[in-house]
Formats: sequence, C-alpha cells, structure tokens
Amino acid sequence: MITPAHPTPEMARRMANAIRMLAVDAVEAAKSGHPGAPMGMADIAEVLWNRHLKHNPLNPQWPDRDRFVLSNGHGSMLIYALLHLTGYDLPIEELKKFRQLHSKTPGHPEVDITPGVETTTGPLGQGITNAVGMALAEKLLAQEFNREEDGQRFDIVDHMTYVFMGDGCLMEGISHEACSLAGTLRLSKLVALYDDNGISIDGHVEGWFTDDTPKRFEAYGWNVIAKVDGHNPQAVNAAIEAAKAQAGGVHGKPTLICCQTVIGQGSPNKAGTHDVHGAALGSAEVLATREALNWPYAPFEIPMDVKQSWDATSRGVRAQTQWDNLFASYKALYPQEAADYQRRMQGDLSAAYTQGLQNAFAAIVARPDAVATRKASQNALDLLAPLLPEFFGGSADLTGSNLTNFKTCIKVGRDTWGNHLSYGVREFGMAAIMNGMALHGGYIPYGGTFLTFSDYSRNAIRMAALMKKRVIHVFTHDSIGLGEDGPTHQSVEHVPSLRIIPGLDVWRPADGLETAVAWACAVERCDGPSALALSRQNLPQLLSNVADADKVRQGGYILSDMPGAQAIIVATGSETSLAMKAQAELALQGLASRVVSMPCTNVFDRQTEAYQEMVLPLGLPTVAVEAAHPDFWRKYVGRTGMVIGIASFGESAPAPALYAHFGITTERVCEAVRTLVHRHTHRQTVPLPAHIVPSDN
Ligand SMILES: Cc1ncc(C[n+]2csc(CCOP(=O)(O)OP(=O)(O)O)c2C)c(N)n1
Repeated sequence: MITPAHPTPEMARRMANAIRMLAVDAVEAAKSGHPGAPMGMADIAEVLWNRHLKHNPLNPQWPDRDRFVLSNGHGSMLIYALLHLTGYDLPIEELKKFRQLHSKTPGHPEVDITPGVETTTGPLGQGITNAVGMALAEKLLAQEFNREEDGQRFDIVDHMTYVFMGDGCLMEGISHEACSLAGTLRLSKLVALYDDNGISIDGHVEGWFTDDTPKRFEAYGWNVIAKVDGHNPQAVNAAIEAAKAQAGGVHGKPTLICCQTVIGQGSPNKAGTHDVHGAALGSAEVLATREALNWPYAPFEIPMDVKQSWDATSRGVRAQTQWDNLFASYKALYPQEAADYQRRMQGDLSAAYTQGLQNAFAAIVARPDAVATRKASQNALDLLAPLLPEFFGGSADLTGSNLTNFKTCIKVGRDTWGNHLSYGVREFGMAAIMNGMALHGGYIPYGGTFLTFSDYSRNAIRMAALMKKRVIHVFTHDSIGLGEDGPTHQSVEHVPSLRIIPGLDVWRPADGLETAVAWACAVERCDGPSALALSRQNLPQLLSNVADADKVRQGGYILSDMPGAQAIIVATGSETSLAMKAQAELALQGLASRVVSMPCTNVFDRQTEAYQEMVLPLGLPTVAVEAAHPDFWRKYVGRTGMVIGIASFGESAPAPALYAHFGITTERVCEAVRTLVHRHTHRQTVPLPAHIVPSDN
C-alpha cells in the first residue's frame, strides 16, 4: 500500500494520535519519560514525516536521505513512534521496553542504538547545532561533488536537514552560536520547527524567556515563518512547502517555522501545563486521554488503517531507487568522483593516505629545528591534508594562533566551497557543529581553540565520545608555557580532566614526529574523537628516526634508557625535553634512569599489560612531570612516586619565569628522582598486621 501524500484531515488526526498514544503508553509503562513534547508536536510530525521527509526506513544509511534531528531529545518517544510507524527496524516490543536496559529505546535518542536516529540528543541546544553541522556538510559536499553535463544536473548530494526544537534549545547559548553562523553561511536546506508551547520544566516561560524569537532569527539572516498553528496540518504543510521552495537557491536562507502548540495536547486535564512535560500521565489521565482522542485501542495497538497510512517503506524504496539510478549515471560519467564520494561517506581513508604517510613522517624528522608543537601540527597538516580531501578544518577565531590552516586550504565562503572555516568565537558551537559534520559523513572535521577554552566545548566533546565519532580538537597554548596572557588562558586541570572522558584520546606530543603521529592516530581512529594539546613555545626535536613513529603509536614508550636504570621519569609534551635533561644530569651524578614519553595515556592504557609493565615496571621509583594538575599521574607513579605539576592557577609572566616559579625544572626532577631512589634503597619493610598470616611462598 502506498501512503497518500496528503491524508484526509481525519486520517492525519488519527496518525498524529497514534504518536500521542504510543508516547503516553510507553511513558506510562516505564513510569518515567516526557509525554508532553511528543503529544504537542504530533501534528507537526505527521506533516513532516508523512508528507515531506525523504527517507528509506529499510535503509537508514542511504547517504542522501533527509536528516531529522530531535533537538528536544527528552521527547524521545516522538522519534521512536515515528521510526516504528514508518517501518524502521524498531518493533513495537522495543517501544514497550522504553527506557529499559539494553532496549533500542533509551531515555534520550542515541545514535547507533536505534536505527534512524541521526544523533544523540538530550543536552539541549546541541541537536540544533549538530543539524547546522549536517546542513553545512550537505552544502559543502554538494558543491564538491554535484555536476552538470549538457544541461543535465547530477545532484547526488541534495537533501534537507530538519530539526524539532523547543524553548529549552533556544534558551541555551549554543543555539545562538550555531544559528547565527547558519544564517551567515546561508544554510538554506536547514529547516527548524520550533515547538512554541510556552512551557519548560519550571512552568510558564514568561518569567525567564521573553525573547522575540522571530526577530532574533530574522536578525541572524533566517527566513522566519512566524505564528503557525502547530495543530493545523495545512498551516504546517504550507510553511514547510515555503521553506523548501527557497531552499538551495542562490540567496536562500535557513528557515525557522514557529509552531504554536499546546504541550500534552490531547490530555484533557494536563495539556498546557508543565505537569505533562516530564512525568507519566497516571492511569486515570491515560484513560481520559484515550477517551478524549477517541482512541479505543489497547496500549501499543495501532489500528490497521493508521498503520498502513504511516508505512513509508515502499515510498522510501522508490525514493532511494530514484537516487540509485541517478548515482549510477553519475558514476558512469565521473567514476573517480563517485568512488571518492562513496569512500568518504563510508569513512574509509584513501590508498594515497596509507602510501603517503611514511613519506610525511620522513619529511617531518628531516627538519630538526625546534618548533612549537602547534607549528609542528601545521607542518603535519601541510603534509597530510593533500592525502586527505575529507579534511575539514577550522578555528574559533584563532586560526593564526592554533595554526589549523594549511598551505593548500581554501577558506569557506558564504556560498563558496572551502575546507577551512572561520567559526568565529564560538567554541561550543564549533565542537557540536563538527559532531554534526562527522555524523553526516563525508568529512573528518577538526577545529582549534586555546586548550583552556575546551571547557566551553566540553559537553560537545563528551557527546562525540559518547557517539564514537571521529572529530579532532586542536587545543593549543596548552599550559603556563603560553606565558604573559596569564592564568585565564593557562590550562592547569584541562589535560587531566579531558583524559577521563571515556573514549576520548588526549595527545600531548613532545616534538614534530610525536605531533604527526598524533594526527595520524586521530585520523585513523574511526571510533571516537581525539584532542591534541599543543604548545605555544618552541620544543626541541627528540625523535629523528621515522621508525620511532611505531613507538609513539603505543601512546607511551621508552624514549631514552640506561643500563641499570634505578628510576623512571615519565613526561608529556613540553616537559619531555626537560625529563631528558634531568636524565643527563642524573647520569653525571652516577644515577641511571629511564625516560618514558607518554603522549597519550589513553592509548597507552589500551596496550597489553605486558607492554605497560615493560615500559613502566612496577616497583621502580617513578617521577612524573607535566605542567598540569598532578593528581592524574598517581595511577602511574603510585603512592610512593612523585609528581611534579601545578595544583594552582598560573600567573602572568614570561614562560621561563613561570616554569621557574612553579618549580617545573630539571633541578626539581633530579631532586625528586634522588629522593625516591634513596627512599627505595633504604626502604623499611612494613610489619604485617597481626591478623594476617604470611603464606609459605
Ligand atoms: C543542557 C540541558 N540542560 C537541562 C536539561 C534538562 N531539561 C530537559 S527538558 C528541559 C526543559 C525544556 O523545555 P522545552 O524545550 O520547552 O521542552 P517542553 O517543556 O516543551 O517539553 C530541561 C531544562 C537538559 N536536558 N539539557
């Protein structure tokens, strides 16, 4: 059965009520969840998903599908209902297990758990920002890959990005960052539908949210369609038609459709109140709602005619077949482009990258001059970028400091293709936009700011890690080593605290080769984000042999060893050369030691126990040195080791003065090693507590 493009008003109402009741029943079964938003947005959802959305429920990965983002992710039952009803692999049993362990219907939508969910949402404001990233990726890929031949267009990249969002997303500051940039970049195939219900958790929003949202978005350069009755399908349909009509045009704009809705629409006693935002209706109100909606069906039962009307599988197959045919003709004419497009959308690296990498490393080690690792990073980009057409760089208004641009990069224009974007001073926005681009596919996004401002982007970094997306953060000016700008700009706790985000690899390389290897590992990693903490100050070359790259890839390795080493000095980044100096000085004093360079503890932790034990044998006195908060290193040095770091904020002064002031010095490392070795040699055996009986062996 083919779904009518325009259902009768009665069928449209029943289709929307199917969403409402699935949300009500699932939240009731879970005894928790958010029925209000799905009930309030059900009519809008029917119009968008039933009449406009280009998707194929039987192939959620079809690359040219429209993207749909539920930015108000707490309303997750809305998308679960839509995915189930339109024919995705989300059986009704999964809806019955809403919010239960290992179900495909977690509390908030999670990408890669539920087929058809494009991004993980819940942290308000980030969904709309991901959507901006998706729309940006679409626009750039279209500019890069679409072709015209003898008047015939081959628009293999041509889809819309739709977003649902509520007051919460608009109150969050990140929505300003992202929507302002979307206006500037004229992302006209982005359509956001705003659930203007006047309610958030604390109640009616008049007390805390009185923006003139249409004017706000007009000021951003959006096409705004205000005051649409969100319960009138004709009005919503007309607005979406209007948004699409101008999409893709030379001066098209992103569209905001302000839909006036009633939260919990359909619940006779709770609609329009914050009671229905985030709690089950309760059995009496569920009954009353069933009656009010004239829905005489059992929980989770969908009548056949409604089910058939919702089924989008044959329409989806037809839409994809049309695209498959277009792609086949494109491939015949442009085989190389077609292969590149497919490779990039799958996230695979090219053969050129694999073949060229060693040469790039060789070119790096051939330059022995001392450079800051931020500069070493740019040197690596100059060599790697030509091998990685999928690279998409940028900076939050610090390009000249982060050095994220490379020789052949092209700046993104309002309507012109580029592979380097000035995001403006929008760190959080940049991070969540990069997530959206990575989710869309076709690009490996990386972006820069000062390490200290990673706090601004932190939740988006966390989301990339949760979603296992390849996004690369370039964090320069990574310590007191930046000098005079002072404590506001000097990171102390950032590297340690980033390291504990599960799934994020944090690199703090010590020289040119370590920096290039960090880039390679970040690029080759398909299952999560990476962060590169890079110095402002120059650092000497430590590795001059290309073969050392393999050691660096282990995350931590023996950089310099001495026979009969009595102690280990572990260091990262700018302090690694300091550790080397300490080793030399201690040697002069007759004390042999080992220097371990640990550019990425996260990667080191994934090595075998045997390797870790080989590098850092238990029982050998260990000193760690890093110009950052010391606590993190306890897991490597143990209680008996020593850590030389900084547990306070920095100061404004030239970098050498700060290193001296905070005692991050060769002398202090030497002193710590001597103390530990002395203690170790003269250590007392601790008497066993009386209740412990020593074993025979
Ligand atoms: C960043 C962030 N802060 C707080 C929350 C908790 N929270 C979830 S929904 C919500 C209110 C959202 O209001 P609105 O978007 O109007 O949703 P509605 O009440 O219409 O469902 C809040 C504060 C969150 N999910 N994300």
